[in-house]
Amino acid sequence: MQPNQPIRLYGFPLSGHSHRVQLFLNMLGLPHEFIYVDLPNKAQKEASFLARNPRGQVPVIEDGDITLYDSTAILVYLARQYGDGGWLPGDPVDAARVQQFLSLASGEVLEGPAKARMVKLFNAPLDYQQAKEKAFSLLQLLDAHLAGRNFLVGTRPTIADIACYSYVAHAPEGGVSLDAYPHVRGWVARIESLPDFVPMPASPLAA
Ligand SMILES: N[C@@H](CCC(=O)N[C@@H](CS)C(=O)NCC(=O)O)C(=O)O
Repeated sequence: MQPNQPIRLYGFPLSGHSHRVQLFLNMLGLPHEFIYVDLPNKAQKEASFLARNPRGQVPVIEDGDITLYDSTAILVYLARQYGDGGWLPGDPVDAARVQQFLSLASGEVLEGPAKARMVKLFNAPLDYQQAKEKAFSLLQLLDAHLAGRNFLVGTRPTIADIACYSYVAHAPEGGVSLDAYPHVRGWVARIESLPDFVPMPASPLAA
């Protein structure tokens, strides 16, 4: 199934939350248009944007007359509406396991690697040491989970992988090295070799 018109994705190029959605739209082969939201100038807090997402955050999608915010909620919608059934399994146990990683993406992944990167790239007023410690705990957990597994849930990629990928892959931009986590690095490489993978731009600020 294809949308009647291109899906509009409101995002910011260096936002991992936006990238998750862009990556999945691409992998599903869905026509879409990326609409730049000027986060540095607080465009996300303007009334016109708040009408789309009262939380004042990217990403948001518009698919016809459906408007949705929150990256993992958007992944669920796209998987159910346009996916082949494998991206978000119907089996109750596997569906719950995918949800565990969507929660991880909105919790530990945000609190660790995403926040460490926000400090380094955008000078966000956050506790860098704490974010770094949380990032390393997360990487340890993921590395142990991925030992002997190709993907986070089951034997094929799901939206669990899509949700967790962007900020884990870009953790080094926040001063969080992946060197000690071979299974995580293998998983990152596996995601990057999937058909229609599209990278999040590396920040020039991190160089
Ligand atoms: N839970 C949300 C978090 C989205 C989020 O934190 N977006 C950031 C960019 S990465 C944002 O818009 N920040 C601007 C702000 O909060 O004002 C999601 O998964 O979409």
